[in-house]
Amino acid sequence: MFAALAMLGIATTALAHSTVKNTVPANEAVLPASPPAVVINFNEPARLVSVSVVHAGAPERKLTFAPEAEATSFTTAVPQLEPGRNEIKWRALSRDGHPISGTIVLTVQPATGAAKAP
Ligand SMILES: [Cu+2]
Repeated sequence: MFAALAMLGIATTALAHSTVKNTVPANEAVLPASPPAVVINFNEPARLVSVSVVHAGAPERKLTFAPEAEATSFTTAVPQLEPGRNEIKWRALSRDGHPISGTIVLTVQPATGAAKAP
């Protein structure tokens, strides 16, 4: 029985941590303005535990969000991000019970007067 399972690559995959399929905006995105929210899509249902924002020189800001059940997609509203490099740090519980975490780096371009013209 165990030998049979060991021979199946699928068994290994099923026991692995949940992983992030993609995020919106994507990691390393350069944005013209602060996004209203960040979406994290997992490959299988996971439980989002915490999300925080780190901007150079500023203390880490923990975001509050309604605790949700296991899901494959989480949308978290983010506060106005400062121009420059911002790190959205998230922690989640993988379906296999293990903690997983990641960072989405978002660079917000400085606002320019010209860009605001109608
Ligand atoms: Cu795991």
